[in-house]
Amino acid sequence: MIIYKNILKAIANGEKLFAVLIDPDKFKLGNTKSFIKKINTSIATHIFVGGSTVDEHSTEMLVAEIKKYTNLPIVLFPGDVTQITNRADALLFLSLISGKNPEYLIGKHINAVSKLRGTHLEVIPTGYILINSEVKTAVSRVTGTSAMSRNNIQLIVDTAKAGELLGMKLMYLEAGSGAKMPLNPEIITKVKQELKIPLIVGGGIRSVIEIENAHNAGADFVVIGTAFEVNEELLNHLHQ
Ligand code: 1GP
Repeated sequence: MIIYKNILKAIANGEKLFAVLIDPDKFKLGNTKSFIKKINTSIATHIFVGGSTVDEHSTEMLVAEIKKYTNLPIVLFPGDVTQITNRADALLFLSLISGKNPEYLIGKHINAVSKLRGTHLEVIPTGYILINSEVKTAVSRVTGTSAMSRNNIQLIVDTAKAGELLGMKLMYLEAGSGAKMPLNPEIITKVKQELKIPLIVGGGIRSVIEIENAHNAGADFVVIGTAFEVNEELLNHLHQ
């Protein structure tokens, strides 16, 4: 569990973590070198790779290409079993605990086992909580689950805590890819107060200020995907 241990160590040292999420479905392979070079000089500590609807081999090809240009850990954030590839360093083994669809609580995980057997991927059990935005997100659509209401903060806190008590090693609060509004700081703070495990926050974060807001509210790890798809130049404002 090297990657996970390094996450814990960084947090214990007071560091804030930041991941750039690359969706193989939306990213042009030919753009990898220049994009990864920018990531290397940014505050990014990890590269996440994954998406809700991805062709079978595109994740593997993309991860192999990214590896050529960076030493940052590449962590799979898969929407489906087909996105699991041994070429990455770690896998967020996501359980969608905000929903009640058994396929995304245990079903897909069983299907993943034959693929994981014999790989060197570091598997990190991760609770995944989808919190609603104005639009129905891809995660909601694909998983057939409803997101949790932003207004019922206690239920979100209790859900996160239940995930921790079940043994999950990371907790991911998700506003949905491309959400109009990032999660409000109050949700992040209250969840963080309850948890001992690291907290990841993503969805709808588009600026340096919004990254800082999430970190200051208690997120150990902030994730951005869509904002870089729309405007790669944002990375230039995230220098180390
Ligand atoms: C999506 O949390 C991630 O699963 C990142 O969201 O694409 O809105 O940055 P964005």
